[in-house]
Amino acid sequence: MSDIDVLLQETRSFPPPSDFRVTARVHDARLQDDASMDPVNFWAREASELTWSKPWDTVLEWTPPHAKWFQGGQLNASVNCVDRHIHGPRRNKAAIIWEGEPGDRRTFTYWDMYREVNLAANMLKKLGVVKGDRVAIYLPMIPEAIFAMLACARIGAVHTVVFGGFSPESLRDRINDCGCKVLITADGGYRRGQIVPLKRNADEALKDCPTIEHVLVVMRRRSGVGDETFAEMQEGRDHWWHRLKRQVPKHCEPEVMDAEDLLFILYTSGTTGKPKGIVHTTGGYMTGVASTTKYVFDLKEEDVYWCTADIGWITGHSYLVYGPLANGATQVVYEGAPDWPEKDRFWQICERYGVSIFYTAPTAIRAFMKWGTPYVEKHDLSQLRLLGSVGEPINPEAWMWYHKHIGQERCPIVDTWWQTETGAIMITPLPGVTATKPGSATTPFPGIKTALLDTAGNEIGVGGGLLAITHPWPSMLRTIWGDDARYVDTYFTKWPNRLDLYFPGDGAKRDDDGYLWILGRVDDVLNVAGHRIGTMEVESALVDHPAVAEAAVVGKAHEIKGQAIAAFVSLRAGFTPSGSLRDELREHVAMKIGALARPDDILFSADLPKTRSGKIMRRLLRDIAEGRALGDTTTLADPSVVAALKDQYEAQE
Ligand code: 6R9
Repeated sequence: MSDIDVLLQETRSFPPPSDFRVTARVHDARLQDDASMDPVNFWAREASELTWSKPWDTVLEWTPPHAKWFQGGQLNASVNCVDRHIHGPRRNKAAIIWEGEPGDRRTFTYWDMYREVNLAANMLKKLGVVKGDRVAIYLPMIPEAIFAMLACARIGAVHTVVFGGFSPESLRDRINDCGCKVLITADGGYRRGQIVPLKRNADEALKDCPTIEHVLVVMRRRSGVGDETFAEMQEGRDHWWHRLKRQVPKHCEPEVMDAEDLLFILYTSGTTGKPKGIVHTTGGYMTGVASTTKYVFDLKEEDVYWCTADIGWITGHSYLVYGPLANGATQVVYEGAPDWPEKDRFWQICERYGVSIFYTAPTAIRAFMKWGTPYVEKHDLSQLRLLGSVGEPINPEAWMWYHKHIGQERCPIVDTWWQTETGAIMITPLPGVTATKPGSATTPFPGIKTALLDTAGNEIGVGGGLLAITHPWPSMLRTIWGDDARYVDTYFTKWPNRLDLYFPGDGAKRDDDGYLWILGRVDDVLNVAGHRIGTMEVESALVDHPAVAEAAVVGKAHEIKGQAIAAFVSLRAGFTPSGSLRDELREHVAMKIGALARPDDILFSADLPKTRSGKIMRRLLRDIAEGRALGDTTTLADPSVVAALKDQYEAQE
């Protein structure tokens, strides 16, 4: 059997349930068909749903590889997320239902949001921030994080959110790369019952950040004694959020922003070297996220929406802040870990607030699988009607588990492929229209044009190839901050003389029905004895075995075959590592895919090394498998996992 066809063996298909389809915002295929004929018209129609203070003159100006959308138009993102909801029936609607990890709760209506964002905007102004200045945000998942982002947008400052799990050095590098004037942080945040000392980290970072003039500090730790000891305030530089708030006017006129004015910079890892500051602008980004939130999640007025991402990642920006709020949604925001104090925390939250739309990552789903269904079954999840997945390929087994145990075979699943760079969802089912297949992100969103190409740029009909986006889209990155040459080079030089083709770095394949199956980053695709095998395919096969909770597969240099497969496997509760289980797993993979995919090495591990955003660090596993010294482990959630793995691996060899 051809290796590339393995995922094509997945023949299960789930049409939208008929009761879902009849009430869905999009329930016939026309939107997709009409729109795919003319992206410019589609996006102009979507943009017109936003509130503009001045309409645009031209929809698109495309000088490959640079696009400008809605030129001449003016709008403010905070007005679109807040002000436009306070004059009608949404005025008193809950915008944010927040729960802290220790169990504290706060709810903000759209009117409350309006007040908070205005005050926060005036605080920034008081600290000297003006349009175009950069502001770093290093906060836990608390309501003030959202107020801070929208406050920047209100006064035209460019926010750059740094995930609270990043180290002082990472924070410093990001602040310095874009020259931030102000940093917004908190005394601490809660994670698995521990306090993340954000202010202390920030102080460490700020020893070497010459552009920072002021620090605004949210007091998160309201209860208990000695709160302020987590934050030593530097006279003149540091200001408590709650104190400054009492000193500023209550109303802040929103800055008039051109469509192409910067909204934010978000740093993301490249293949090598320093993180790239991905630049997003106002009109196009807002159009992309507002439209996709509405259609992909079939968002209705009465929904309770929950995206579990942190605002430190693009998913938090697009589908926790700008997309849902632009649509006037009610959403849950949770501060902490899914397994604190117990492994049923997420399901407890879903039950308590009647969550109807739930959007999370495959890595979380696989953790839930590993923890077992009793944690799920304790809770009433009957309000759920739609599930989403994002961040990495979802293996069919995890998809089926999600479908059965969380969606109770009732909820469509939207597997959404996109990136920090794309700003908004690109490839996804439309839940009232698309029949889903476990493991496939299905087809492009309306207005998005993709192609599968070989390295020479030839179109591939059915089979595997490199994913390309062939027409500009409103929420695309505009450049890399301070390095436009790197922008051109990273994304638009994959195919010679084709500056119009965006290369996302992912491989994919298309089946006979035209469905796309994302194989992951092309650097994760293995070539074993001349056969192309997605690491994802082998992982899927491993996870299909009842003993396996999670698996990560890497290529290991091999004298004869070019690459051999090394698999790192964590077992489900009730299974223990053994030589016979190792053999059984190797045979299981050979049986599922073919002998060519039989892993040479299988290493059992209680945990797999992951980045703080939950992606398995295959690069590190490759280093271990190939016996190299370990590279940079600073972005790992838990560096000790790698050290333990390396020791084990060497002992085994
Ligand atoms: C949104 C986000 C982007 C990379 C992307 C791809 C992988 C994301 C996926 C997916 C398969 C999906 N990815 N969603 N792969 N199916 N539904 O995650 O952005 O952090 O920039 O990562 O994640 O490899 O290229 P980002």
